Amino acid sequence: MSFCHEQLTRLKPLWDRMLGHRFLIATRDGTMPDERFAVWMRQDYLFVEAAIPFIAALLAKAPREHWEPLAGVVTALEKELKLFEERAKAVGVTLRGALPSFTNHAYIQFLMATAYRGSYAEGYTVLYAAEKAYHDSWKVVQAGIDRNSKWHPFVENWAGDAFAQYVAYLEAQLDLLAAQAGPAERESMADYFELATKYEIAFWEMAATGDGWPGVD
Ligand code: MP5
Repeated sequence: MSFCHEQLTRLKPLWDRMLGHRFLIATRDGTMPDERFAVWMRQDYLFVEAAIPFIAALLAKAPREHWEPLAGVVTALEKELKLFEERAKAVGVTLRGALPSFTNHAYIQFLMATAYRGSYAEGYTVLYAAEKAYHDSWKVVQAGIDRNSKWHPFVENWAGDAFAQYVAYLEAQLDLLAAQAGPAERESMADYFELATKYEIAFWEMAATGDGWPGVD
């Protein structure tokens, strides 16, 4: 069994918990309050921004043949930031000025620490897990959301065919990296996969509750 398939099978209970999260279900069903969706927008905007230096740090450890694809990821992230800005303007959400919540801050630190301290394969594992999580999560939303919803452009971005192809590419590359890794590194990659999945669940939970920092607000 390929590495990704093995991890997605092993982590299915967690993955299912993520895909059943009330934030996704309410967004799909059109019952998500605008103010809560705006929490997710502000926080994810910061996350996507932080993903650019994460990719750059990964690129420094990447094999030559991954340079161009990773540079393409940076370009795609810049486009994504513009999508957030366009939607925010269209619906009257203020994106700027927000600070990362506790959960977002922790996830961003995890990304950077993994890219700097982990091996390339470990960093790539986190990249794949995060992208696959978003693709699958937004597929849940796509399955029922009104096509005229003001949030539909986000669905198109992450649930669409282009993103599906990108995730399939990452999956094939991660399987190759895992096949080249020794047993200890593969085990560590599995741990990173699980941690990234837990961060994804925590992120939806943070968006659903609107939590900032424990004990502070
Ligand atoms: C992604 C994201 C997808 N935007 N936010 C979280 C919390 N996880 C994953 O990554 P990208 O870089 O927007 O494609």
